[in-house]
Amino acid sequence: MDKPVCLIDTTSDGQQCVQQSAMDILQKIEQPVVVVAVVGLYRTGKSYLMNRLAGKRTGWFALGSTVESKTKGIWMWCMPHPDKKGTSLVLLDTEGLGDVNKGDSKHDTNIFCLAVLLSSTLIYNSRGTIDNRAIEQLQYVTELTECIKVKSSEEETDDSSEFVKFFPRFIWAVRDFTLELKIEGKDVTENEYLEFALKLKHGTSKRVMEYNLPRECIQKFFPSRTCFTFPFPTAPEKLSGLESLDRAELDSKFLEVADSFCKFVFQDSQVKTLKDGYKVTGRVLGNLAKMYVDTISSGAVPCLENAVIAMAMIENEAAVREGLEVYKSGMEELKISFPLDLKDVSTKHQHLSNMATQTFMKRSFRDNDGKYLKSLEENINNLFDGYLIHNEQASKKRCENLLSSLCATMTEQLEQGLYAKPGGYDLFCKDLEDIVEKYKSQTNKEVKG
Ligand SMILES: Nc1nc2c(ncn2[C@@H]2O[C@H](COP(=O)(O)OP(=O)(O)O)[C@@H](O)[C@H]2O)c(=O)[nH]1
Ligand SMILES: [Mg+2]
Repeated sequence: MDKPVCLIDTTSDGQQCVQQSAMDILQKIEQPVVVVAVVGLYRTGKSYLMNRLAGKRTGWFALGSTVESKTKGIWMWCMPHPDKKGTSLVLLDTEGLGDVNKGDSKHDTNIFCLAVLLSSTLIYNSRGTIDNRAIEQLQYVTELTECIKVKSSEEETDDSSEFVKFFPRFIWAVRDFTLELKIEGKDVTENEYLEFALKLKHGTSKRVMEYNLPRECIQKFFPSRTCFTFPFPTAPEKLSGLESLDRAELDSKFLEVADSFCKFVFQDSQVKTLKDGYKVTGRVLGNLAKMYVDTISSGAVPCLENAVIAMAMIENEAAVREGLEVYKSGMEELKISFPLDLKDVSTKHQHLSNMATQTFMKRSFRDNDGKYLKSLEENINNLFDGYLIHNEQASKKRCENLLSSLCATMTEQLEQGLYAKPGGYDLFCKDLEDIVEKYKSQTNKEVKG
């Protein structure tokens, strides 16, 4: 995949839909995926940052050089992971939140939730400093408990502690950061700076509660947090052509932060897992996106427990199909040489059944009660019965052909009345015996051969 494609589009009536072309790409990715998504206000350099992660100097995730936001919906770019062998890296660039032209906060919440649901690392991108306004702009975190459910049961439970187990790691990228990293005169790290900004206030007044709520949510939902502060990337007059600038034209401190940011994202980001630890492949990620988007479009709340069940069903059904395919293709090859000795057919059947089970096991997950494995076995047994009938029919046909060819001379002689002449009976018995002998030796030879 040499350029990004739209994964989730927004239709004119504000609904989200998964693009089939992106699904087709994901369907082909059998490897586990590390999914890195970026969210934040529009026109804060998100797409530019994702291009840096993709290792492209010229922007492939389209950048906006006017006040109008360029990225719509969620765009995806899949590539081999630069550090982790055997895994793929999926970058998700999202439409900016808070675009005044849209003025639709429900839509923004959906995009934010989808990024949380689909990623294993979530980057929140903002400009300036982590002040109260920046935290308030991350108001979507306060809606997460209403927008995502852990369990499907109706009862009202606080699942927030459960969220943590499968929510993405969180990185706050502060762009155009000009302050000194100092708190009360002391030098602090970027992470200490973030933690300081997230500190809660004491008190129970409405104002204090409002101040604390987003901070509490960030702390609760994203216990693994990291902060990067980027200086201005270059001189102001060069900013609009940023993506075409050489490294030499970029601020060296900016490059240093950008490089260590990329290194951290590659090393720290984990393979996306489902609620029970199942590693998500590209194929499953596509199904997951489709399922979450369909759920949201129907007005329901995406549920992680249901997602695991739905993914298990899709994967297990496919695992049964794959297993059967292995068995069937092997048996079809054998069928060409039917009729064969029953023992040989059974041995091959046993060998292919084992191969089919192994193929099934590789793909299936959460087949706790063995329902799908049983279905595979039943299907194989039915097919085996069919092959046995085929073998029997082939054998019968061969015997009939043999008999009719062996009997041809006898029939002729019978018609000529040869056996009705004196001594004819003895001749008849001898010819018959000959036929039986020949038949026996021929069929034995064939079975052995
Ligand atoms: N000041 C500043 N501008 C940036 C930075 N990164 C990208 N830009 C520019 O900001 C504009 C919008 O960038 P874009 O990546 O499309 O923002 P997005 O809407 O958040 O995806 C483009 O002209 C970029 O060249 C940055 O770190 N600081
Ligand atoms: Mg963008």
